[in-house]
Amino acid sequence: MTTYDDVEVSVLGLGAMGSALAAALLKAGHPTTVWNRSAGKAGDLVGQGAVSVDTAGEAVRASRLVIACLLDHASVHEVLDPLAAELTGRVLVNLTTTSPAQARELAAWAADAGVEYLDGGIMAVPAMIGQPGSSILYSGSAVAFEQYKPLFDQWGASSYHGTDAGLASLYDLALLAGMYVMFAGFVHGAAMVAPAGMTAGEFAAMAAPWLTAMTGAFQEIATVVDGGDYTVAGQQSLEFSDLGDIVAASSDQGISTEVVDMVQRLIRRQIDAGHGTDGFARIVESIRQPG
Ligand code: FVH
Repeated sequence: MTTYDDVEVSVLGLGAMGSALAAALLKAGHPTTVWNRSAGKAGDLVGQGAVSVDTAGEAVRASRLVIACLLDHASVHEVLDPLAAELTGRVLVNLTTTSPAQARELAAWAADAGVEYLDGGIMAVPAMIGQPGSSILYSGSAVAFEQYKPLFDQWGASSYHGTDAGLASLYDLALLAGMYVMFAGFVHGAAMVAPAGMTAGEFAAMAAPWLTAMTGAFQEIATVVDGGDYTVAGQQSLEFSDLGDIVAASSDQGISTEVVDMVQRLIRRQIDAGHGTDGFARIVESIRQPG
């Protein structure tokens, strides 16, 4: 009888992430073939039961399910273009970070080659793979997602976002946009308090519970953005949100004001257009219509 963990899989790319993905598959009992451009990265995985092969072509031929986790879009083409014929009839899951346009281009390339294509956006660092908190967003072939979802779940929570192969990447990059701007805000705050003698570590201990509590406002802001009525009562107004004091205090501390200037510009554009009493959520109009 074929059981689920009999599903054979090949992993192309044994960087930090590809190695973590392959290790999770081996732990779940999947026969796993691995390949990496440079030699010497498969040792630990072979110790865990992987079959290491010398060429990407051998890896592709070894399994119907092929996972690519390479550096970028160009490296995916570099590895797979010569293997289009061998990939025909197989399932390609590309977990390499690409732009939405690049993911769609790869999906079109795969369709031309007769390959079932699923794109993935990994919302985890390698150490999180197979652990609580790891999740991967998928879009592209619904058939591939349904067929292999139990295998994908070995890496983290798997969610499917439609047949447009670019959407997993778009959602991935949108989440990263939120993360990086939050990190920049945290680092700005740490730089503000440093001249007063507070270490970044001490500031982190103050900032983490505060910022965690503030995520509760996401849904309130989202309700206003989705409804499109920025005059709804109970919101913090744009005039109240003016970052003038924060910009001045940053300047007084002798640090760059670039991070807070960016938010202040979005707010000011709406105030200057006569919307100062509207809620903070209105800055989405500044973002939608670049100045
Ligand atoms: N690491 C992370 O935290 C993030 C989490 C979110 C998703 N990313 C993306 O995952 C892709 C792989 O990331 P990685 O962490 O494994 O990256 P590296 O450790 O730098 O390994 C890169 C692998 O790609 C191979 N490679 C590079 N160029 C080529 C090429 N032209 N042909 C064939 N293979 C290539 C490289 O091989 P080698 O240098 O060892 O020979 C590594 O196997 C990535 O898109 C992240 O954005 C990870």
